[in-house]
Amino acid sequence: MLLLLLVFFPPIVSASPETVVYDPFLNSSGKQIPCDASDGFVEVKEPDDDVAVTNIIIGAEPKGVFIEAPEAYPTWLVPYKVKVTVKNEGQNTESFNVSVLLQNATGNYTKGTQQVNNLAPGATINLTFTFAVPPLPGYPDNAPAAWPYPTYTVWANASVVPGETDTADNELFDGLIKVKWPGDVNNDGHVTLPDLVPFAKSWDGDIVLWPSRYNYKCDFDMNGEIKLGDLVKLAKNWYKGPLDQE
Ligand SMILES: [Ca+2]
Ligand SMILES: [Ca+2]
Ligand SMILES: [Ca+2]
Repeated sequence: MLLLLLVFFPPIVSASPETVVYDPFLNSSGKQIPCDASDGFVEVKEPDDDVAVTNIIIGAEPKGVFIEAPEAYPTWLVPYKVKVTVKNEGQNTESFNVSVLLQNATGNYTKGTQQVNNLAPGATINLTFTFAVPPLPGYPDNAPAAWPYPTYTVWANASVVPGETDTADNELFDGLIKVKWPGDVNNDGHVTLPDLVPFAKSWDGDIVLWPSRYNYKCDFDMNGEIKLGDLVKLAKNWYKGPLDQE
């Protein structure tokens, strides 16, 4: 839609072409409004078609409670969950695909694609993607050494809709996933006393019944509670972290 048309009339007598310099036009969100400039005209247009990824949250959902969890163990009983919010920032109803990907030094890994149908102008929609915790190479034998722990950048992508010009916001990189050795609460590559201390502090913690005591980093099976099953995993890996085995 054309918002504004500026027409520049040259002086009657002009020895040389005039140059007009203008700042970008911004909308109320501070985003640049596209302009077509040609000889004597500037057309200011509102983008009609524009979808965007606006938020990403990563975690797990034991006992029906979502926990933001950028650190994960290969012993989780539940899948990873990535919640993505997308918005139709244009003026037309849009249908498009949204993908969640993990990225590390070796490449991009698509973890799921969902279709959004007929999203109204100005509307947002929340999508949930689930996938298994990425592998921890070397676990449990530490051959090859499972250190440093693999980390992945999480990002989401909304496919470009016909007529869309503002494509920079169709991608959002937000959040890291680190896959760790079970028992290594403090990420130092060892399963030793500094891990037992926070574990003892969160013992009996429960995401529903005792959330203030619950620490997801001590929930090695991610069942929403710090109980015997976690203690068994801590004991099994005691002094067997990737750097304990060197
Ligand atoms: Ca866009
Ligand atoms: Ca440790
Ligand atoms: Ca547990």
